[in-house]
Amino acid sequence: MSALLPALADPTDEPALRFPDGAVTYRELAALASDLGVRIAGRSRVAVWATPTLAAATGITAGLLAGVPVVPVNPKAGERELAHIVASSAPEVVLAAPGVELPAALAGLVRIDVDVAGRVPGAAGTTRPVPVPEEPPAKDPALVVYTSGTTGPPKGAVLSRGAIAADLDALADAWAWTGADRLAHALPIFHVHGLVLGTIGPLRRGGSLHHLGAIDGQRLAVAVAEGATMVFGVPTHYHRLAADFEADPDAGRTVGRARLLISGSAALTAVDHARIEKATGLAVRERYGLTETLILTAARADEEPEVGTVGRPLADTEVRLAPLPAADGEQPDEGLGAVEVRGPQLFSGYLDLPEATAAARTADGWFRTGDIGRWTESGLLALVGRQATDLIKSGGYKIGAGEIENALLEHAAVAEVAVVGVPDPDLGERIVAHVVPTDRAAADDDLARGLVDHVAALLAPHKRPREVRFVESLPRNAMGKVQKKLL
Ligand code: MLC
Ligand code: AMP
Repeated sequence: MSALLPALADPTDEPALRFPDGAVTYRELAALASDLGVRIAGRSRVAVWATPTLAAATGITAGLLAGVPVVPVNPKAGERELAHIVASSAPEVVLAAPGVELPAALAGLVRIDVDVAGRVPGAAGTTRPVPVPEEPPAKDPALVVYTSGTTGPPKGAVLSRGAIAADLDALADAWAWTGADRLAHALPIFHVHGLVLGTIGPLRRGGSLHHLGAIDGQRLAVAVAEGATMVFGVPTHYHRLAADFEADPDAGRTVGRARLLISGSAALTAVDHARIEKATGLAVRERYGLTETLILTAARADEEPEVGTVGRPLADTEVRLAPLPAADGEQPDEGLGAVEVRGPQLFSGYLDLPEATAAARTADGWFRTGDIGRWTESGLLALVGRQATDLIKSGGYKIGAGEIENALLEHAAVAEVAVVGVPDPDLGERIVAHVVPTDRAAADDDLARGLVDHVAALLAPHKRPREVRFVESLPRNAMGKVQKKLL
């Protein structure tokens, strides 16, 4: 592997990053990140308070430059989740913007402020030599990204420098993604989508990122008018954009001047595909991946995308469909299979969890995605569902039902609970908690709100139930197991 971020080794005055709190050129970013890199060099791991800001993106870049694995932290993580991530990843340092008040869970770490206010010590235009350390080996960890499973707290997926480089280069091939591209999005930068693809992606190509902070039709139209060529988003973003463009057709037409609209992290409905294409003239391209595998397949820029598919396997990526076990005595439909994958972009393992890491792979070394798919006649992958009903995808976030159930069971008013995802036009799936209350008389709207806030504070607001349904009892089978399909 060549350097992970070659454009920072020989920086120019071209734009690199633009966030609501500021913008930097490659020369400015190289100076800022290498100054910071020198201060964190040799540390075991560094946590970054990953708000969608230039400060956070600079902190992440510094970790990558210095070869110190970065743990991006969701700034809205609740106390329970944050304590788990800190205990599990044991960072020595936390990087945050000056003045940001950090929660108690991070108080024990050495704090280094990422001050981008003056942008750069040497100011733009200087040719100050950048003391970038020697490029670490490709197998070295670059990121530890926490992701939910069906049970238990989130696991830290360790992503190597080589995996990230291989995936981004394969995507560059699929999308003809070059240093001339300007990417616009409003994704969180503590997950693979907004971080690996959305932030490290443009930096690896030598192009630029315009992070919008939040997305709406007008804001995106301005970004495209200013030169954005590519847009990344989760289906919820495109669903909301479709409504914005219907209310303001000029915004849709302006966004149509972009080169590529890309959707991922969950399925985009055929209806929203059609609405966006009608408003912009552009067909949205989907790509598919997981935190553990990075991106596996994508609709290519040089091919008309087929709605309902997630494109072709990327270069050097192998995808196979394994036979599905018969569920409840029913034979699975012909042509459907469990998606299993191999490739250079796969993670190195879950941090300190060798058993979970081994369980994620088949005996012959393929990673089990947990997704169910089929091949189309033209050799494209279509996803039709997931094997585990206890994993919910809401707004593009993966959320384990068990984690929410455990949090709710800690509330004194909850006797029993079953959490499910139900179809939602905006979020894809919305989290619904079926609660058997300890006191039937106390089960009212106030209690429901209290339970929602309880989950938001303990875990994260995106894990909060959007609906609480009080029930007399939960449907169970003869073994006493809750039958979620009946809910
Ligand atoms: C609401 N809020 C609360 C609350 N109720 N906070 C505390 N307590 C409560 N009870 C807050 C929310 O945090 C949010 O804050 C604000 O109120 C508005 O909430 P919302 O309107 O409901 O936001 P929401 O609709 O949930 O957001 C939709 C979204 C978001 C699309 C913006 O879901 C999102 O960013 N999704 C991206 C997920 C992603 O990147 N996934 C990639 C995973 S990697 P505020 O301040 O935030 O507005 C992966 C691999 C791959 O999957 O293939 O990519
Ligand atoms: P995460 O663990 O958050 O990285 O989520 C990974 C999961 O997101 C995959 O296993 C898929 O179920 C889902 N996913 C990602 N991209 C797509 C897509 N384009 N269409 C459907 N599902 C997707």
